[in-house]
Amino acid sequence: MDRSNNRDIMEKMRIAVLEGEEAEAERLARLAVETGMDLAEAMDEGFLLGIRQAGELYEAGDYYLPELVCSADAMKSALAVLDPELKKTAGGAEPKGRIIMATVQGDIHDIGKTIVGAMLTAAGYEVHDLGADVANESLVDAVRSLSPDVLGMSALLTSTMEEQKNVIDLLEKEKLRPGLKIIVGGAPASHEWARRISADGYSDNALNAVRLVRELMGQERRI
Ligand code: B12
Repeated sequence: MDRSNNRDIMEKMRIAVLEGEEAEAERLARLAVETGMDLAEAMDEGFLLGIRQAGELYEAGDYYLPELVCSADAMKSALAVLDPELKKTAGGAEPKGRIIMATVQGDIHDIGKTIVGAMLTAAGYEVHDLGADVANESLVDAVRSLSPDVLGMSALLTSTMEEQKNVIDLLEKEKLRPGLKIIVGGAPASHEWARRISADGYSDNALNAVRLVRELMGQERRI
């Protein structure tokens, strides 16, 4: 399949998510798999553009919550197809490290976190995605039992970003912080916020999140 054909498909992906067409988004995700498209690119330059634009329309007051929910559902139906495929491409080789991903307590936004997890899986990491609205104590328990190299926490609300700090404080209290790299993300987070709460890094998108993890683990190679 040639580049211009792929461009057409990615444009359809953007529109399917923007217009909240769940079945169409799923169909296009399957098409991407069947035709051997670069799935990271399909995500980044297709579906992701759609959810970003839906978010912008919502913030401008042109989309209401039900429309946003439809866009989010369409995005998730595409992710449900792409995520296992990305896992397959990473399969076989020794994992480059173990990562826990979660959206913090009180926060149900899980699209960004899932995309970051999927990209890290595709880059060869063993990702344990604990889901959204994960209680602080459950996160600490997971760190204790899985001993990950990296913990990634997503928060999309100004009211829940504080939980990123609370989890770090809890990990310190439980003496689980040494040796663990902690990365944070989500709309209200920033480099400054990461520094303030003693996280090891911040990224505002999934591709840079992979670079960040590589850097923190001393594996600088580009994807
Ligand atoms: C889609 C969406 C929803 C969907 C969520 C569906 C789902 N399953 O996730 C629905 C409709 C359910 C929803 C609900 C709500 N939402 Co909402 N939502 C959004 C919206 C428009 C887009 C979020 C999104 O998915 N973006 C696309 C993804 C791909 O981007 P992302 O999440 O930023 O992730 C990228 C990066 O941030 C980064 N990243 C993300 N996580 C991580 C983690 C790590 C470790 C790293 C390194 C990087 C990283 O990489 C990702 C990929 O590139 C945002 C607007 C915005 N500006 O973010 C509002 C927004 C976050 N929501 C908002 C609000 C207020 C709510 C509600 C409270 C609304 C309500 N009145 O009920 C509820 C929340 C309930 C709750 N307790 O959580 C506000 C938050 C305001 C604030 N400052 O606190 C926002 C900013 C909209 C606004 N301007 O008002 N929402």
